[in-house]
Amino acid sequence: MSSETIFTKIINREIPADIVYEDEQALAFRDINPQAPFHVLVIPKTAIATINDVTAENAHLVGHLYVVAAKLAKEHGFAEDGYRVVMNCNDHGGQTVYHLHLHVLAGKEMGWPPY
Ligand code: DGP
Repeated sequence: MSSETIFTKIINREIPADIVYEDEQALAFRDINPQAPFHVLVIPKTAIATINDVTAENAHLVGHLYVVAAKLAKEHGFAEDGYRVVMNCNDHGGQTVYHLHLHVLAGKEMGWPPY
């Protein structure tokens, strides 16, 4: 299965996105359909389809996504009040784009459970 999605096009600047962070391994940009005042997606530049495809060899990328998520939350002033980091997987998890991504949501008090 090809792992190329719309997020690969964002990484390659083939389509526009409001990019808030970039380094060698990761990119973060604002979600096109925000569910909170601050809603960014943190993605690895390597295309991994779902968390089911995470292996010992690429697991460091997942850790890095969390480092970036926390850095962005801190920089935007949400560390103290709190925020939510979510990774959806496949249909029942609500995944629609099959390129691994963390949702970082902040700026409002969120409920639980998430449905
Ligand atoms: P998920 O449902 O967990 O796979 O989340 C995918 C998210 O990606 C969803 O919240 C909307 C966002 N999204 C989809 N296409 C685009 C796009 O072209 N640009 C941006 N910025 N976000 C997108």
